[in-house]
Amino acid sequence: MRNHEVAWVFQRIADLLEIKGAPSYKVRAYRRAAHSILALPRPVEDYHAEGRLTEIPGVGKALAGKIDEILASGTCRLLKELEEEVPPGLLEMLEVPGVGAKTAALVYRQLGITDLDGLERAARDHRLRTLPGMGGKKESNILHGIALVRRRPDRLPLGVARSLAESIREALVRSGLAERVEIAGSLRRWRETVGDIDLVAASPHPEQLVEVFTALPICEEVIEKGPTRARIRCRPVGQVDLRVVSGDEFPCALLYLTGSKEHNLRLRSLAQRKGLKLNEYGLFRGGERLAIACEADVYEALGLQWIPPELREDAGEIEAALRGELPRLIELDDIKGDLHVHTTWTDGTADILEMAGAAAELGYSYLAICDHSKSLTVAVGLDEKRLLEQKAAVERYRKRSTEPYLLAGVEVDILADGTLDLEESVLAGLDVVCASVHRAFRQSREDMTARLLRALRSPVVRVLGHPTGRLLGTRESCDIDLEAVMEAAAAEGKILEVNASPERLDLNDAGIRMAKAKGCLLAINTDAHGPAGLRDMRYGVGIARRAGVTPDMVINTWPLDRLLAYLRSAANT
Ligand code: DGT
Ligand code: CA
Ligand code: CA
Ligand code: ZN
Repeated sequence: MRNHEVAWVFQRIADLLEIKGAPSYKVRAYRRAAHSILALPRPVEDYHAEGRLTEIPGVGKALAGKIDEILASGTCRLLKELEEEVPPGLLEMLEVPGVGAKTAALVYRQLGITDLDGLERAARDHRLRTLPGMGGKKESNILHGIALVRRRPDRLPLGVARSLAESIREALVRSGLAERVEIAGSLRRWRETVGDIDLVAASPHPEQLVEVFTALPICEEVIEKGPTRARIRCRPVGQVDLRVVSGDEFPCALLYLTGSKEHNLRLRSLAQRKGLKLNEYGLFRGGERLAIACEADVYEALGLQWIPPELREDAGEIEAALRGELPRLIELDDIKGDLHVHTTWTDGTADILEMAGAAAELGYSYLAICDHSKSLTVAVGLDEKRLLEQKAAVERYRKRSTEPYLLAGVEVDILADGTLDLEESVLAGLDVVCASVHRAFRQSREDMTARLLRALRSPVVRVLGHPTGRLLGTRESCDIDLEAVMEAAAAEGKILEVNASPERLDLNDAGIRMAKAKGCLLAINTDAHGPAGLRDMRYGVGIARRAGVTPDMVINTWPLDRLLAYLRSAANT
């Protein structure tokens, strides 16, 4: 799947065109195309091969030609030209939350600023606030954003790393040179960010496989290359390590390269105590290699249950596995539905019918339509009247089709004082009400905590959406007394969301562990704004597995009857 690569090039062209002051219809055309390519259900290469690129919404002849170029070379001529015209520091500025291409163009043209340092100086000297459309508040937001970018560790977000790793893995498998190729490292452990991507392959032709790897179109630079390993830098981001071993060595190499380092060290010392030697090549007694067919054989030889990669952090999993007490972690297959998705009624890209169809394809037995509420004007949120109309539309659908069962819901804004954005009498008639904070994020800890507690006390609220408000790498969590919020949620039977969207992952693994200790129920939701977004469920499940979550704690693993009974009974108390 090279969809994200093509979308990235279009996005970048749009940014550069906007900075240059190109007509806005041109900028919009590239953004729209980027958007629809990201939402495609299949690899863009397929559309290319079938000569159907122009059937992608927003892609005409000209853009189809560009996609052709990008698939062949990883970039396109227009992008290269634009990159030569626009100072590279301006693109760096776009990384700052709150600075878009318009702002970058403005400070470039009016103040001659070409990089992040210049932007920071101008903000400190209060020169930004003199520009049209700026002000003291925007200026201090920009300073805050610059600090965030500077502190941001150079790690890839899980979602980006996964799709990149999978596209490289597929290319290596397609070469026919490898018996097996697997993702290892922190990515196999589903950490929310990864330093680099690690791949392990079993192959009788290591040198040829390394050749294929270093010749991938996505490879920008070969950092290291040997007969059985290589390390590359990809465009636009990401470094990837490949290690090639023999079929015999594969299980122990995969185990070693999955880590964590701390987990590996514990395994090695357990082996030593049994008179064995464990390393990345195999498990040995004296000079003799023991027959190992899979990772589980190694764990068994050490007297342990097989430990799922997500738990391998030396955080108590070894002790639990020694006692045979590892939990049965939740799996993607346990998920029976999604309880937070958006549609074209607000800022989604697909209507109710299309979202229901996509959920049916995933085998879901239910789906909750939870669009935004009125105060979120950027998303054309629903007022009471439109919400009731939408509820009627959901109920009409329900009469026509049985699977998935559609729940009528809403994602209602929690206003700054903790009241809800819509009349409780209207909310009370819905199947599920998810309440979320979308504005006024910078309240004091005391105010924010009181705000969430007040929202949770509302009898109509069932789910607290993306509880901390963080955006991975761009916005920190709100300042909240999470313990107090979780205790209230547990006491009142309210559900905490694990928002699986890769930009959020909120709650994250630490938050989920706390929720678990407090006895809270969870819902793992994608917050999908289109059919492709429904597939983000795996990120939420991965993060939940890291926290040791079992299926029963997650209400969207429950059968429909049990789910509805719970939502109804709780709503009546
Ligand atoms: P990252 O990339 O920083 O997100 O984290 P990892 O865990 O993917 O770390 P990475 O890429 O440096 O190495 C991959 C795995 O290789 C790591 O999880 C465990 C193993 N490993 C690397 N260095 C050592 C080491 O010095 N000792 C041991 N026992 N294992 C190591
Ligand atoms: Ca790694
Ligand atoms: Ca590595
Ligand atoms: Zn939301």
